[in-house]
Amino acid sequence: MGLLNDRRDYQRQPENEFTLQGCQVIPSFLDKEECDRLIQMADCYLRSHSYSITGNCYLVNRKDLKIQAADMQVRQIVNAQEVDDKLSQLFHSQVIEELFEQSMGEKLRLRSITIKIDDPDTQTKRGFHTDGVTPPTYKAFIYLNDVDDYGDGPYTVIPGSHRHTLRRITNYLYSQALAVFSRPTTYEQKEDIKLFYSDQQAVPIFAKAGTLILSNQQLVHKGWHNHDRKRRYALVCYLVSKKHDPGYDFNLYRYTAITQAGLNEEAIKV
Ligand SMILES: O=C(O)CCC(=O)C(=O)O
Ligand SMILES: [Fe+2]
Repeated sequence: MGLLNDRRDYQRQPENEFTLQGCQVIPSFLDKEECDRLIQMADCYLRSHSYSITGNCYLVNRKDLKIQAADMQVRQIVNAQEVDDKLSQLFHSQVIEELFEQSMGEKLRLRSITIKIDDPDTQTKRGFHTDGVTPPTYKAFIYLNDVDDYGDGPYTVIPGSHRHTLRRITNYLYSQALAVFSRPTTYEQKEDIKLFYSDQQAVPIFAKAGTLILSNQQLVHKGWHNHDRKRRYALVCYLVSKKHDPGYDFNLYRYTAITQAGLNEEAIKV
């Protein structure tokens, strides 16, 4: 089973903050001016419907994804490195991959830089989950505005939980059983973590604009559910370990958005 292989891989890694906790916070990765510029850029592309921006860059409005009942206030500009020179430089610079590699001793590939826009939501936020079951994937979150309060919707993690193999397997079996007895409500149900973890153990990551968070997505995590204060802008960079690299273009939700919502191939200029 993949989760047991992942456990063996974790045991071989050097021991440091990132490999033991599953995440690491690096302040002041971007300066405030650059964060503000990216927010302005994102605002230019925001629409209330999913659409193709240009090439492989597109906006997904989660509301359009009929297969998903969670995160209805989330919009995401996917492959934003294709429409911005500075993001393109960051994408090709290897800087983010190297930060992970220094801790893990393993080569990763950056697949996409996205800009995620989370409007306040106290109703439909997805609960604790992992991104996929196995193999692990990785994300780098960069807050573009200050996240000072629960109401700002902090990224929230259970430190060290990527190494809780038994608890992960039990959750997986539980979700499988639930899916047998009830029609799955979302296609991601198997990644939902319903057992063993609560908000008491969770660590919300409060940090200033420009902070980078390196994260192993086998960590049990969520965006804080009581996001009731202000819109949150973040860069979310998607990475995969080279040994598990599927190799194809990054097209998160693209085809779902096309078929389910009728992705509008309108091209716009900023
Ligand atoms: O945006 C967040 O704080 C977390 C969202 C999430 O679950 C993810 O990006 O994997
Ligand atoms: Fe997630």
